[in-house]
Amino acid sequence: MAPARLLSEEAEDVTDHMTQKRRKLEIRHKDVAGQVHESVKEGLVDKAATLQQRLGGTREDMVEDDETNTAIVSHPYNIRPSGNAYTASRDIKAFAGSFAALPDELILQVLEYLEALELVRLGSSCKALYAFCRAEDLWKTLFIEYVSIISFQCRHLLNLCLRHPPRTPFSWLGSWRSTHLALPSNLQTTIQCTDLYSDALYLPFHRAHVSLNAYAQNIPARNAISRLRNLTADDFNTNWASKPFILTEPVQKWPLFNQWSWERLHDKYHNVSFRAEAVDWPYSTYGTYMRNNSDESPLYLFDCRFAEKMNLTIGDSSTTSLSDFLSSSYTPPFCFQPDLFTALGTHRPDHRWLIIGPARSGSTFHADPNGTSAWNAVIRGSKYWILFPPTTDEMPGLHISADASEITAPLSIAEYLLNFHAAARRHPGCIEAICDEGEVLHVPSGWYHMVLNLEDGIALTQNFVPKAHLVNVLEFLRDKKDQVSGFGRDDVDDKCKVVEEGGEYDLFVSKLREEGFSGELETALEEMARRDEKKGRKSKWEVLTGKAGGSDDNDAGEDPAGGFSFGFGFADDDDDDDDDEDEAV
Ligand SMILES: O=C(O)CCC(=O)C(=O)O
Repeated sequence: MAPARLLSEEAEDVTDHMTQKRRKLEIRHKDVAGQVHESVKEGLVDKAATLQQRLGGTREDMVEDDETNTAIVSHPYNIRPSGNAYTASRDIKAFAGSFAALPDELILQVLEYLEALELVRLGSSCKALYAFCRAEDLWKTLFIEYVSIISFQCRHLLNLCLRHPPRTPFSWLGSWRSTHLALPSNLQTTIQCTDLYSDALYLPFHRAHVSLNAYAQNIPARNAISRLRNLTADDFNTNWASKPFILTEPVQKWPLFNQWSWERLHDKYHNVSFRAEAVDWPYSTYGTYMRNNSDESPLYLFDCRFAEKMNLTIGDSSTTSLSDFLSSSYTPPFCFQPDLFTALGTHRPDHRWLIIGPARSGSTFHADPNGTSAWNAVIRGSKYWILFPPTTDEMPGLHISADASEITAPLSIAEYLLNFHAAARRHPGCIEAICDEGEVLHVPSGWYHMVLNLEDGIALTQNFVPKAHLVNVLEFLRDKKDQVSGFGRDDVDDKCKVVEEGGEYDLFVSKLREEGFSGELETALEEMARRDEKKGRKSKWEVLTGKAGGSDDNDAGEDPAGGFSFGFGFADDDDDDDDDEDEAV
């Protein structure tokens, strides 16, 4: 009893104090007000957590919280959330000279202009700047820009200007700063910056350490994804192509599923370089990074050339021979046949990826490119998925463009879960699942999804075009040309050729015909015409001839008596002009 009473009394005192202080503050800007409120809340939680620890509760008890996962993890430099400044008698930011006058976020932005050596020097001037100059994002940007984006030749030139270039080849040393500076652990310092209160420094650390797995628990029955053992291609195409689901059987039969262990991958591929976001790292370096990093959004290995690099053979699921199946490393699940993007042959955009990442890594909200569907097979680990149907608008914490084709998710996965998970879970259409080792999840065309690795994980994924969604892909290629991606890959000449020849839409249509998919194509074109009609869209022919399509029959200048009248079909606007002309005549 005593600890609980103490805790609540202390919290009440602090709350009163906070309320008085907040009343005194003149906060003009709504956002700032919101941030201060959050900080005050953080400060209270911090205080409560310290008390709880003093009273014997373990940190794990608190971190394994539910939806309100606000438990506090102690920062190694003892930086605390900004809210704590309201009750503090001292704030060491005051000793940071001119920097003391700037908001924390602005200090970090200014520091982005500094080089490694300048950051090291400025960070030696006082404890507050020590903490600011160690923000890991600054060092990650420095390192990645230097090592990855700049070519070897440029690097040589740059070394002449930079006084402290990072060493290459490098070893991952536990943080971006240590790695950039090649600092062995005996030269790394951890100075206590007690009395520094900063959300900008504290929150990224908090989000990198607070437990996220709790968000994957207690999935409400109404949100649960269907789990099936397997499906036939007919069943998939007739009944399931527009629904997310998990298959529990096919992946377990892949030879690769039984062969791939972390040790084996390391033994066979430690020297092989894989793409992880903006960098290409040897597998062994990525493995060291995976096991020892504190990033809020860990670097995610996402490589589309893995099959060539690892010498894998991928079975052809359009032929169902057992010997082919057994001699291949894996064969895409048979139910996802036919995959109509195969018609594109060498013009097909990158479509299969090896995905490796530590717990807490994953994919922020997006829909897959070009209107494609996808399957995602978990070889090791497990993944938490949240999905929304393409018809959803106004999803919590996300912005979708007016034509529903682009989604803006400026938040990290941790930020999203901490702030929006409860609202997302309640939102109509939301569905969720944990896809376990040996299972494969289907993401239908256009579905928005976010994925969190609950453990260190290995997965394989592939984008494909089933019959049922051919119309979506054709529409995407025709109507969202500026968003079409992956065609021509890195080959600029190839890309130019495709565009010269009428663009991706015409290319796909002609390839479908050439490869014997005319039946599927005609069905999809008919559906597209129906959709166009519903939207009141006119085909090129209708525009040129003035023959109307859709609901606005008389808009296009069609002669009401049925005769031909040539015009450019500037539908609605023309009405007025026509009237004017009539009057003039
Ligand atoms: O992180 C993952 O495994 C999901 C990948 C994904 O969403 C995608 O490839 O579109």
